[in-house]
Parts: sequence; structure tokens; C-alpha cells
Amino acid sequence: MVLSKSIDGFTASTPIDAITDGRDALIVVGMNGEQLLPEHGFPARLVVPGLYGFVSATKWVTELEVTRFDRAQAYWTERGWDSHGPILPSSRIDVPAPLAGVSGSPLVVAGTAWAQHDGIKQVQVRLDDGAWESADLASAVSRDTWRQWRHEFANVSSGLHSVTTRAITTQGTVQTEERRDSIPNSATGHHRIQFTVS
Ligand SMILES: Nc1nc2c(c(=O)[nH]1)N[C@H]1C(S)=C(S)[C@@H](COP(=O)(O)O)O[C@H]1N2
Ligand SMILES: [Mo]
Repeated sequence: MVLSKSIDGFTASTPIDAITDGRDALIVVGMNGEQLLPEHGFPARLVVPGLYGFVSATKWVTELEVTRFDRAQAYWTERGWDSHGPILPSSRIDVPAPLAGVSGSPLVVAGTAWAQHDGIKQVQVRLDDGAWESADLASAVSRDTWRQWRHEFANVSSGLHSVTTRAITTQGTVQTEERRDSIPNSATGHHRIQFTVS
């Protein structure tokens, strides 16, 4: 792995594979045509698609050391978090807002989903405990970028309802419904919100 080190004492352990397998693993000095902002790591930081920031995104980077997972630990690994930190596939509901009052004819649901470095194949949504339905996907910028999705339910009765979403990757992996806390490698479970149809 590569242990990257920072001026603030932060370190990250990044698997060599993730840096050398051809994905866009970067030492970043600028963003949107401008130099990196101080809070985002000026003068240079790492960005590695497919890994959480705590094992890959060292800001104000000063040193890269090629070593092994059994010889060195990163800052958050020493504090109980995963040493490898691959990003788990996930889908999020952005509209409606939790507990919002909305129209039911149609009910419009939309959000974002991600599955770096495989890519999103499908996003599914369900109303209350109904069947999973397939959402429309915006075009994919790359396998690593977030994917917007949208779905309509035609005639939803007035009252309290919920929607739930899950992501499916190009490898056929379905986002697990098993609920888990953030530590050591991201919370899991499906995003579900409740709202009122008028
Ligand atoms: N030097 C340094 N780099 C760091 C961190 C830090 O605390 N110090 N936090 C990491 C974590 S956990 C994340 S999620 C990202 C956040 O990057 P951003 O502030 O540009 O969004 O930076 C990573 N790089
Ligand atoms: Mo983070």
C-alpha cells in the first residue's frame, strides 16, 4: 500500500491496486480551472476513485511511502476504522424532503446513487412495502461519478407514505438492506423517507 502523509499529522493507507489499475487516481493541484483551495488541500492532495476519503484523500500531502498493511497503520485505522475503505454502493433520496407535503398525481421521487468503481446499472424505488420499480437514470459521466435518478408513481392516495431506494451495480451487486453503523467502513441499509400526500 501507499501511506500518504500530511502536514497536519493525518495519514492514509491506499491499496497499491487502486493506484495502479488504471482508474483516475490523482495528485490534485487544481479544480474547475483554479488552484486547489486551502481547505481542500492546497498545494496538493490525493483523490482515488472508489475509496473513502479517510484511506485515500490526503490533503496538504507531504510524503508518499510504499509499505505494507502489516507494517504501518493509517490515522483512522488506529482509531478503529477499516484499513482499506472501499466505497459501498448506495442510493439516496433527495426529493421529496423527509416529512414534506407533496402531490400524489404523480408522486415524483428523485435522488443520487453511486457505485465507484463499478458503476450503477440500476436504481430501484418502492412505495411503502410495494414492489421494487426501476428508476430512470441520467447519463453516466463515468463509472466513478454519482448518477442522478428519477421515478414517478402515478396515483398515490392522500396520507402518510414512505419510499425506499436501493442501488444495483454493473456487477449485479444489490445494495444490502442490512443496517449497520458507520464505523468501521460506512453505514449500510436502504435509504427510506416518509412524507405526506395531500
Ligand atoms: N490532511 C488531511 N487530509 C484529509 C483529512 C484530514 O483530516 N487531514 N480528512 C480526510 C477525509 S476523512 C475526507 S472525507 C476528505 C475530505 O475532503 P474535502 O474536505 O476536500 O471534502 O479529506 C481527507 N483528507
Ligand atoms: Mo471522511
